[in-house]
Amino acid sequence: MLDTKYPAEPFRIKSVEPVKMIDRETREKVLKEAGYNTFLLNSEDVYIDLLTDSGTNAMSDKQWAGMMMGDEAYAGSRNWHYLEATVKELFGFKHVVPTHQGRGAENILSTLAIKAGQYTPGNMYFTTTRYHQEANGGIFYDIVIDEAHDTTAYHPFKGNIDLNKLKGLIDKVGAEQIAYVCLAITVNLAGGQPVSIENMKAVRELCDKYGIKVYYDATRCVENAFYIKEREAGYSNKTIAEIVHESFSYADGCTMSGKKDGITNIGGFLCMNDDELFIRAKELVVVFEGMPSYGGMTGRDMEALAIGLRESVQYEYIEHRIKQVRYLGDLLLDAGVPIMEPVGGHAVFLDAKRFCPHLTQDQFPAQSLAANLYLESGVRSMERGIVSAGRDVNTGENHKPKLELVRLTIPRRVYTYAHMDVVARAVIALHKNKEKIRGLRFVYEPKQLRFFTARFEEI
Ligand code: PM9
Repeated sequence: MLDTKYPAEPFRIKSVEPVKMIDRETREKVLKEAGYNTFLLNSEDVYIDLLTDSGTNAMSDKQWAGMMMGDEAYAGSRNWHYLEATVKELFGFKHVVPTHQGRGAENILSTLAIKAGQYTPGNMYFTTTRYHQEANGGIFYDIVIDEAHDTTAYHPFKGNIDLNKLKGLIDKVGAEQIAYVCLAITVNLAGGQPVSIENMKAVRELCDKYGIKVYYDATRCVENAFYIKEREAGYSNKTIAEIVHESFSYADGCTMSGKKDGITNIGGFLCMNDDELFIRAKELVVVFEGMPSYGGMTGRDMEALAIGLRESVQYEYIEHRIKQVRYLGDLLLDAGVPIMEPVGGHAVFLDAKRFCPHLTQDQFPAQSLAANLYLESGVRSMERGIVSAGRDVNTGENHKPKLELVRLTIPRRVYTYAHMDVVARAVIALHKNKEKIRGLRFVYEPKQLRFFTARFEEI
């Protein structure tokens, strides 16, 4: 009988990349050299790499075959036409502008759609998204439901927008002071939590009433669609492609990082229905990215992305993807390790506040937990707490997010259930010795997106 709780990998492996574990002494040395920042470790020093699911995916035989069909003409590449047609078919928007990755699309949208001093309400922030909004004078305002900030609260769609919070902001500042609503499907920093169709519809209705645009962060829209099929009444018989398409019917456009649900290593795009915005976006894309027929991607990248997007909406693929992540979460929950519940789409998030109750948030518990997990096991993860949240652009004070998390992010089609077992054992062992985890302090703090390159020392 087929196992549907934890289905087997729906693929055979025909190309492999060896991984190896370096000894503890060497891990200690390289971790110190990396300033206790897992972003600064060399890949070769990592055993199982759960830093991110961004650009770390394994491509299929068809995608690799597609790479050989790259048309590297400077303009008008046939791969662009195929990508554009694929995105229009799957997402349903009128216009597509290619970019090298998601933040390229965020840069163009924020530059064109935000006037200084306007608000950009969103269902929790994402680091690069908020950076571009603020760099263009936007003011981020959190409108995600309260449950999203609580790792123990159950909600089937924990990424939903709280309509009262959105309405409250409109009443307070006026609709003209809102550049657009940014709706992320799924919400990365809340643990990959999904948004329901019911919520998307309600946001659309409210925004229509006030003439406010709604742009989606589509980065993990296929994972979001799986949750809708699994959890939302009336959607169990719809295909993933139908749900993705319907999701975007409630948006004016979207930014997309192709490096996640596009199952590629690079790429992205910006979509919109507005003709005027499209013309202006094409004018800007040549400044930042490249011709409107490649936007920073090679022809072969565009072909791989088009094929990857089509593969991503196949049910067997996305079912395994979501349930493999859930498998790791279940192992940790069974052992009493505190994690964000329910487990979301792309990662299992450790709750560092509950994991390390002996540390204050100023001592960067999630940063230190990620460093110690690497030290003990060679598993690389990522801080998603006070360090990632950065400082308030006006006061210079640290943002203090309620969520202080470590993300164990699962790349697509790369690791097996056996790897998840190894990771779970490592986390459980560390949890038993959690008192050993010491706080950290900055020795170097970059001004922008500090988490990428900051350096720390132990207190
Ligand atoms: N996400 C991630 O690891 C890579 C950069 S931060 C370490 O989760 C969302 C929801 C993302 C995202 C990237 C981007 C930016 C936008 N929205 O990385 O520029 O998760 O393609 O996309 C990362 P790019």
